[in-house]
Amino acid sequence: MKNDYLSDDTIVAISTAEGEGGIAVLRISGQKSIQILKKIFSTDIDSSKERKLIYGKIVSPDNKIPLDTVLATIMKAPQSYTGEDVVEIYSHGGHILPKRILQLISDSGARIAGPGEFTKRAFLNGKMDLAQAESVINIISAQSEAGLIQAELQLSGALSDKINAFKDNILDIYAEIEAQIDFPEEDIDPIVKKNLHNKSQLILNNLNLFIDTYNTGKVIKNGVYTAIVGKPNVGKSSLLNLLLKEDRAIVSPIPGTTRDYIEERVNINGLILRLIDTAGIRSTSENIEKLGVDLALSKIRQSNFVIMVFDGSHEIDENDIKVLKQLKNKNIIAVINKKDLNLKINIKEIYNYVVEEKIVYISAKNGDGYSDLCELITDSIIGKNIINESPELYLTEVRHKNSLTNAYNHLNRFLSAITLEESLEIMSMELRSALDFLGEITGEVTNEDLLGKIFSKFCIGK
Ligand SMILES: Nc1nc2c(ncn2[C@@H]2O[C@H](COP(=O)(O)OP(=O)(O)OP(=O)(O)O)[C@@H](O)[C@H]2O)c(=O)[nH]1
Ligand SMILES: [Mg+2]
Repeated sequence: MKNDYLSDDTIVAISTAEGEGGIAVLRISGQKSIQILKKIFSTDIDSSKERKLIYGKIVSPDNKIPLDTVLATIMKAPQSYTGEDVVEIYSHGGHILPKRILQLISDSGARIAGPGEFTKRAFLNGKMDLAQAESVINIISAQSEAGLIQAELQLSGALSDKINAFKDNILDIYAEIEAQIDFPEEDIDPIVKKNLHNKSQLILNNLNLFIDTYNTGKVIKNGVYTAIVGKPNVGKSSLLNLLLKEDRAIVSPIPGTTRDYIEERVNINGLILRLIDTAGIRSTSENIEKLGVDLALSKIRQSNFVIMVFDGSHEIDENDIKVLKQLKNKNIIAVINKKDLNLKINIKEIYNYVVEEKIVYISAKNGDGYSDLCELITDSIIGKNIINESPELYLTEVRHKNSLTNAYNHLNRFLSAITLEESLEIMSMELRSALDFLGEITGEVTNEDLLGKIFSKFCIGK
């Protein structure tokens, strides 16, 4: 599919975000790009050099009225983002002007681009593979430093290199099996067989390790759904406010203040938490509070991570234990709050529910213990510092994880086939399927439906 893509239509879009801004960038790609610029530009571009900024006015071809003073640049195929002739126009920003220039370009023969069309063309023209093209949207939509690092790694080709290395290793085995097919009357030499067996087992182990990185990768990309829970008045809303660094939730000394839940995003040491402050959990006959308690319990079920808050200035009571009992099999930490007061809590009483290393003392009131808390949160979710100088590669896309899992399953079937001495054709077929699934990730094996799905998630102009 790659390298043979010749589109005769020329597309245009505003590539910058809409609204008031100093500059807007309009991008045109396709065979007619330069011809269109000539129609609407006051400066003679024949004599201008490629890849230089050209100063001039955008002028309506009909009435010769100038719309704006701009800079434009020409990038001829194949040395451009899309691999086609590309023109970029840098106009003034704002709500009206860029759209008027867009209309003028469209009237002059370009089609308004759909989401991700520029990047799709870059892929189809072989400027990048599919995994790299997918990373572009992740760069734009990254919500955290950690997410951005992963997207940049993927764009640089780190994921593609890893997939290609898996492919090379499987291809070695495939070549051996194909060679055996040419001499069907002979059995596979036992030494060769053992060697193939060991090789595929090693690849399977490595595939498995890599597939497992998705658990962390999805958290890095999408954030962690985190419930703040506890009995009333322990300081849950105060803790939310501390982490958000703003007075978002109402705090009061009256137990049962929070009724509805409050959800906010926060960036903790490069990791995105979707924090939910919930109503204090206790038995109550009051109807509205009861609804809040039910909501809190359902938020516990939905969350991937739980911050359980205790009031350190009081002893643990049956209400605390009642909440703890709701948290079985959850990834939790215990926050002993109000450490600025006289501590009366005996934390040994909760060791059955939370290990000592997952307990942190803070004062949500004066911020004491804030960094310890942040460190405990990221450690408990990721297990290590994810922002460092040589970041590891994680799988962040479910599509990639599924293709890798399919490749794993076929290679595993190959391993059984070789153990059970099944036919060489079956072995060859399983290896071919494993290779095809890996090829799906980088886009060697693809189809229009898949491409449509991937690029529809993009913004227009990219
Ligand atoms: N001294 C001290 N008081 C605190 C601290 N954190 C919270 N408080 C006080 O404890 C009371 C309850 O705080 P909230 O944050 O509303 O507690 P909550 O757990 O959200 O309570 P509900 O919404 O009723 O379940 C308020 O009077 C806070 O000012 C702390 O670290 N130290
Ligand atoms: Mg509250």
